Amino acid sequence: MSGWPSGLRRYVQVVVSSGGVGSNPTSDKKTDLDSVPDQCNRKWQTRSSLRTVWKTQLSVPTQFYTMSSYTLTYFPVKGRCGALKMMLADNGQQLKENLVSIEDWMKGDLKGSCLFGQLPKLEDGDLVLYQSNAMLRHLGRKHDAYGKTVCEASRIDMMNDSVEDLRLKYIKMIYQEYDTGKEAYCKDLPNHLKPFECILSKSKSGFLVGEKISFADYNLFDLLLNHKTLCSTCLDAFPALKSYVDKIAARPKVKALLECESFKKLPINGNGKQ
Ligand code: 6SG
Repeated sequence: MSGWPSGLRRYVQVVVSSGGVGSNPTSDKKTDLDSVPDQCNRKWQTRSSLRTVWKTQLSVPTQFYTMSSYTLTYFPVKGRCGALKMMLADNGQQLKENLVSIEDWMKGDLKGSCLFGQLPKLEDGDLVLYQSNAMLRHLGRKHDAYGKTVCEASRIDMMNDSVEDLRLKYIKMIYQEYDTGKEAYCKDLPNHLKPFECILSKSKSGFLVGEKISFADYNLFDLLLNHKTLCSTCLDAFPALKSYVDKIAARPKVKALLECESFKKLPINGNGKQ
């Protein structure tokens, strides 16, 4: 660990062995659903007024939370967690990773314990989250990457939803029609990149919304990196997107993560296509 880039010293990786973290003993058929009411109570007890709830949607003072490290349970791929890891690294946050092999996943116990039968799963103290975009929003709220005002937050949501639209198209092509559909996908890609180019070319800060990087920026950045791997020239006609990618990649802690061996070695997708 001491040989890691300084920004990543606290980035811990744990490989789950057979029957390891996350697998439920069959005698205890509890799922994470069982803990939801507790999580909700805790949340609503501590946020008593509607005004407070709105406020916390924007940015939560760090003292609001007990100091906690995050635990991510996911397959050994970048997949849906690249952006989340970049945001945590950029904020100097600790991340413990439970890597779940396909063999362990296929046993079914872990799947059965997951709220929607899928990974990733993020634990933040007592809070257990599924759905990668909910995780991005949670981290955005906690680490001041969700805009300065309600309107900025809503625009960040809108950007992130558009990133998700493109990610779903990308995932469909990768997992269902890589051999037959990659060429057509790359041909159509400029139509999907153009709106982001337009937004960024008008942005004073160089970010999608407001003056600061937001969770939607990490998400778009991660997806653009995937697309550069898919088609190395795809940003050539988009100068704003190109400098956006270079600028985020040059942020010291993001750069350190991108150069970190344990991150680099993760395949982008679970089927070996990229
Ligand atoms: C797949 O789709 O890697 N979760 C996936 N697959 C396993 O049994 N909306 C949520 C979100 O944003 C989507 C979750 C996501 O969080 S990630 C999941 O849990 C399942 O459904 C993409 C990915 N796939 C490859 C992979 C390796 C091992 C398990 C999944 C291939 C598929 C199943 C076995 C081998 Fe596989």
